[in-house]
Formats: sequence, C-alpha cells, structure tokens
Amino acid sequence: MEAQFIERYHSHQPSEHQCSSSLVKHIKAPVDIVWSLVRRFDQPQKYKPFISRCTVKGDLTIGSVREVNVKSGLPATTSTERLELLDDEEHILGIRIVGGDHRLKNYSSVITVHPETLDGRPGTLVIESFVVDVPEGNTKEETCYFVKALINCNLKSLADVSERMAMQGGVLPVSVTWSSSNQIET
Ligand code: A8S
Repeated sequence: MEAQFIERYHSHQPSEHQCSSSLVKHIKAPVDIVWSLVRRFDQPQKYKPFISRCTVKGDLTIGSVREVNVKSGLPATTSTERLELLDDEEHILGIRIVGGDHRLKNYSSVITVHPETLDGRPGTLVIESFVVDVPEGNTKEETCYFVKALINCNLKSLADVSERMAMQGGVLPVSVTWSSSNQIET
C-alpha cells in the first residue's frame, strides 16, 4: 500500500545536486481529523512545532503565498511558501518554498493522508516527501538528515494533536451510539 501511494503521489525527480526522500507516519485518529489539520495552508502552526506565526496573501487557492515565522533557536526566522496543490478529494497538499532567510533552496513537498485501520479502529497513514537543493558546502546525506529530522518532528506533532482531537471527540461505547441513533431514525 505504502509503496503504491509513494509511487503515485511522491515520485520526485531529483537532479544531481538535489536530495529527496519520503517519510511515513501512522496516526491513531480518523483521516478527517488529520486532513482537517493538514489542509490548513493558512495555519501550519496548528501542528508544526517550529512555526510561531503565519500570514497568507491571497484567497487560499493554488498560488497563494504564506509568510511563515520560525521560532527562535533554528537556523532561520522566515520562510515564504506557495500553495501548489490542494486536493480535498484525494487528500493531497503540495507546497513550494519560494523565499526566506534559510538554506533550503528549491524545496518542494507533498503530504498525503490515507485512511487505514489500526488496532481495529479508524486510523490514518500519512506520507510526506520532499525534494531540495543540496546547499554549497553540504553533502546530500547532511541535507536529507536535516530535513527529515524537521519533518519527523512535524509528523510526530501532527499525530499528537490529531490523537488528542480524536479522544476529545468523546466517542461513546459502540452499543450506546448504535441504540441512540437507531431510536432517532425510526
Ligand atoms: C515544513 C518543512 C520544513 C520546514 C523548515 C523542512 C523550516 O520551516 C524550518 C527550519 C529551516 O531551517 C527551514 O513543512 C525552514 O515545515 C523549521 C524555515 C523552511
């Protein structure tokens, strides 16, 4: 399954001076909850732990640009990012970094979310992939390691926030939910 999704949505074509990779996370929350966080191009700080602020110029359609402020302690303060792809049917978000005071040039990423069953409950498979230039003075390995560490933090936090939201949804025991909804319908 994973391999098929990666082939279908995450096949970047890195050139010689670029690095590319994909990361996978399994989340114990329904796909709707996870997608509701991922799709908010205007509010990445809802789950991304390194982002302090975000402002969007535009109407959140393809081509909209967001200005992201990064928390202190990181090797950057701002990033300018363009919305490349937002598909609410297939659950795909694509962005491209077009500016900022960091070292990630020609960075673009795709994140997709897919329903799956985890321990017999609705869960979500999240896949995020990227391609980026290897900066002068760095190796491919170093660049990949740095970006993957950041994305892993984002995906871990996405899981934490989603799972908390799923818990707060206050799912009733199956029997109670069923009998009460049956009574309303009949
Ligand atoms: C994302 C992915 C990444 C964000 C990186 C890799 C970044 O926001 C941080 C540090 C940097 O040096 C680059 O989807 C940049 O957020 C946390 C400012 C772009």
